[in-house]
Order: sequence, then C-alpha cells, then structure tokens
Amino acid sequence: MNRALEEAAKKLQEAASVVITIHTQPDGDALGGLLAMSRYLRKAGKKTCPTWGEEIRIPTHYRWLPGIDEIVDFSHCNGADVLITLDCANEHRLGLMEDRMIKFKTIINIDHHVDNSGFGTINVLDFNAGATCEIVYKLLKLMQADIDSDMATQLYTGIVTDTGRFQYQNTTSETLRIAADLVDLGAVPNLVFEKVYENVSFASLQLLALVLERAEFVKNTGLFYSYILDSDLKETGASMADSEVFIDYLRAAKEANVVAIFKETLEGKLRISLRSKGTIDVGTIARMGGGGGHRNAAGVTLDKTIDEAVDWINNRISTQKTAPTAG
Ligand SMILES: [Mn+2]
Repeated sequence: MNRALEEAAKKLQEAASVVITIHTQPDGDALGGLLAMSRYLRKAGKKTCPTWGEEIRIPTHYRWLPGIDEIVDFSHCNGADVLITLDCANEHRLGLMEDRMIKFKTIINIDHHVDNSGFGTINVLDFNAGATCEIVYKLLKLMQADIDSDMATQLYTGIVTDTGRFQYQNTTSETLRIAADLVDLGAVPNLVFEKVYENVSFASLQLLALVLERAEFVKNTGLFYSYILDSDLKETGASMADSEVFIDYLRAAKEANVVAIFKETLEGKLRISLRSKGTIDVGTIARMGGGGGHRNAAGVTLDKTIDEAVDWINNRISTQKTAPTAG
C-alpha cells in the first residue's frame, strides 16, 4: 500500500482541482473521510468538490460534523484533475457518479473493503484498516498535512463508527494509536459519542421499538432479524438514515450468530444489512446476491419478499456451517 500512498500523494500535490466522492447512503467512515480530505485540499489551495452520487441527504447524527454544509450535489462536480473515491468497494457503490468516472484521468480509490475491485488508476487499499479514515489519516500524514481539530474530529468519527466504538474485530492496535493521535490533535471522544450515539430523535426511537418488537430468531442457523417498511417511516416520521445503528441493538442478543435488518426500498426491493458475530462470513453471503462488504459487516439488495430473503440467507448460513473450508 505504501507505494500507492506515495503515488496518490504526488498526484494530489500536482492537482489544481479535485472531486471527492463516497458510497451512496454514506456512513460515518465515508462522511468523515470526505470532509477531512476536502478540508485538507481546500486549505492547500485546490478547487474541491465533495459529493456523492445520489440526492444529498445527511443522516441526522452526522449533521453536526464540521464542514458538512460544504457538501454539494454531484451535478456541480464535473471535470477535475483527480477523482478520489473513499470507502467504495467497486464502481457501482458510486451510485450516479459511476457514469461520470470517464471524465477523470486519475481516479484514486482509497478503501479497506476486502472485495475492492481495484477500479482506480491508483488503488490505495488496506484490508487491515478498521476504517477508510485510517488510510486517509496516513495519506494526510505522508503529505505533511496540518491536521487541525476539525479534521481530527472528522477522521475520529469515521474510525469510531466503523469499528463499533473500537469493539468490532477490525479494531487493531494501530486503530487505537491513530485514534489517540487524533485525540491529541483535537478530537474529543465524549463529544463525538454524544453527537453520534445520543442524538437520536424520538421518532427514530419509535421506529427502533417497532424493529425490536418484530425481531425473529431462527434457532438452527442463529439468524436474528427484523425489518423496516416504507410505511413505518411515514407512521413514525423517522428516516431510513436514522436506522443505521439499529443493527447494533440486534447484535447485542447473545443467541445471535448472524443479524439482519431488511429495509424496503422505494423500488419495492429489500436492502439488507448483515452482521456476523462468529465464524459466518456475511461478506461472502452478500456477494452471492450482488452485494458486498466485510466478513463481519456487509450489505446486499435483493428483489425478494422478506420471507424469501430469510430463506435465502438461512440456506447460505447452513451451507457455510457445513462446509469445512468455509470462512
Ligand atoms: Mn468503511
């Protein structure tokens, strides 16, 4: 990765204009990396366009992030010397930005997903990184960036959220060292915690109550799942983005081996978030349906009913359980 990091640093130092994009339905890691990268480049005097490829809707618990108002609709981000993609395993994750890739001669793909397709002209990939923000931090250090307290807060938020507050399996000693550096540089852990995890609306708690009430457990596979319908959003007034952390509540069940939340999309499909606590590799399962992700955290969209999707997942868990080479 070091060589790619150096190449990326060189390209960015030479560039006069940069478009930065992240995956659709962005999480804290994508947003934190986007904002820190954009702030650095702007301070370095470069024309910068931070965006992503769908209608910009910021999840409530990230609206406080410094610089969040500088994100612009992708229609404003046309040509530039360089396109940076953050936290995107493949070009399809870019949403509507995918079609615009051809406009860029240099594409710097910075990511930590094991299934990254290497679609960039420079691929800065580190599969051991707990978050893309860890890699962005290393790139900024290499470019001798002056990481101010806003950038430290943005990157720290990405690391905290992608590692489940430093508790998922992707948390390494390096994750903690980088986080410690970011605290030295001005990130305040308690502030980030309050803003991200204690900032939910009453409407979103009502939606969570529905999700927990509906949860079902499949004993023979250890699948614990629930679902959110489009009509639930109208009834509670919550947004789908508010539900990003709900899966952690299901994960807390000691019986759970694999956890899933099914979310009805506007097109009538199911967007499924998957988490694994044990040996089951949900990244592999998601890829079988055209999705992607990590061993312990993945996502896939299926054109199925909830019952069909439950069967589909259960079958794949059973296959992995019985195959001696699985995992
Ligand atoms: Mn990530």
